[in-house]
Amino acid sequence: MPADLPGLKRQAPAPEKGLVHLGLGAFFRAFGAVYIEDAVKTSGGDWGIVGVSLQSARVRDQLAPQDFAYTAVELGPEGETRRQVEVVRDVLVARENPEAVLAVMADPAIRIVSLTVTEKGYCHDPATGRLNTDHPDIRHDLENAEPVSAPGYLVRALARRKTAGLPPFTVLTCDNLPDNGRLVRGVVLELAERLDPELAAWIAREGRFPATMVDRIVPATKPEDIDRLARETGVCDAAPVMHEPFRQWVVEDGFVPAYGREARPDLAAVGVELVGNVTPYEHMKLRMLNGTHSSLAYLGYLAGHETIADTVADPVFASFVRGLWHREIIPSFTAPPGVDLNVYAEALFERYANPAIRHRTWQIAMDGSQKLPQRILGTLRDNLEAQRPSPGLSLAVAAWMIYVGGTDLKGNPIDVRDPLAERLKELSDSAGDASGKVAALLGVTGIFDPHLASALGSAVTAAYAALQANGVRFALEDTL
Ligand code: CS2
Repeated sequence: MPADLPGLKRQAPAPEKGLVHLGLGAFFRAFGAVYIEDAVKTSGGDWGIVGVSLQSARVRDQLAPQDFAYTAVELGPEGETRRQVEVVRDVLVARENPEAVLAVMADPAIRIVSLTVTEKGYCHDPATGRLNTDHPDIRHDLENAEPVSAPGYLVRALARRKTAGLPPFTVLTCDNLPDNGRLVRGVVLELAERLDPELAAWIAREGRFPATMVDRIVPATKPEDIDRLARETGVCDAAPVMHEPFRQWVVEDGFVPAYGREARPDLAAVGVELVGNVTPYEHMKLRMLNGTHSSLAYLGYLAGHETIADTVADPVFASFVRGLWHREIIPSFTAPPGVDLNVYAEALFERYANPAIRHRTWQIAMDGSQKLPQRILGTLRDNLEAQRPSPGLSLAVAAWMIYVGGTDLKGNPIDVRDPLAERLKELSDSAGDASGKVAALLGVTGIFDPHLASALGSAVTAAYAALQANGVRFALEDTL
């Protein structure tokens, strides 16, 4: 970063605190924080954000010198626009000071605790959606009053509120998980039940966990983005966020009633869709966007493509992804009211093709063990039931299996990031041929339910063998 330039400065004070956000990464700063700032500008309200980093101090260290203001850069195909976001008041690092995090979560001013802690942050079993009580962080949190996991923080902070006679906060999950509100409610109640059944009963009665569908493509900020922005503006922002123009937030309208009109920012005024049932939106987004994102990530990576834009610029991938939408994904679920899924698919294609968004296939390929069930396996299950062939999605699962084997089709090592990386590699290494490797990986019950695994065996084995024998391009053409 150019050291001779002045650092970014806050222009106006942040609103008083109203919301704690766990996992203040680039996504929430480019998405939820921007909506909330817009809502405060439009309708007022004390909705300043206290961010919490559960693990690393990096975001706090970058934002603190600039008083928690940062630039959101919107990258359109025809140029960019920038804005300075000033709704974050503070960032706490949980590892350094768990007590400070619990204290602010228990503060009467806080009415919402939102989360983007990624799929693995819920410490659940992806195949069943239930709390994984063998998870080391959950085992820790059952025995220690100072938690380390997101469910642990939620439960311990809710306990403090109950003791203080305060209403709970609304838990607003913003991660790409199926039925995410019910999921986070489930893990919180299960953990609370083990610590104190009365607390669990109180949370079950008074707590609210609205489901949400969140959508904006926000690739990780790269050092060259920081340098370029500094050169263009003459000011150094250590932590800008880069995002596409599109955004959509669908939220189940069920916040803690005790706060009345102060229960949430005026999200409806800034385009958030408050609905009774998020499920159809969530199916649409997880299956059509994230399902094809992951498919393109594994296959694109193996074909040597660095980004999603590069991948869909390759004609065989463009036909492949359209085939996935029209033949395998759209027929698998019911569209949200008034939405034309063919139009939605074409809009997705345009978003992927945006050359200004350099979203790496490697980034999206991360944590596949936590993503596959809701992105791809649900569609495969529904297609099997309807006896609808899914050659493209089977190929995507096979590509994931090759990917987690740790060696690409040219024999080069892959830097696999996944909580199960070691186990998946061992399973793959210990089996001999394609059918052995596929069978070993399909046997991971945390990802594949046994019924689905046995139904998928032959199609995925054939796809795996085809990728190995003929490469990605041939295998893609074969599905068309
Ligand atoms: C992506 C998502 O990294 C990934 O796995 O599929 O982050 C995706 O960009 C967002 O969900 C878009 O809303």
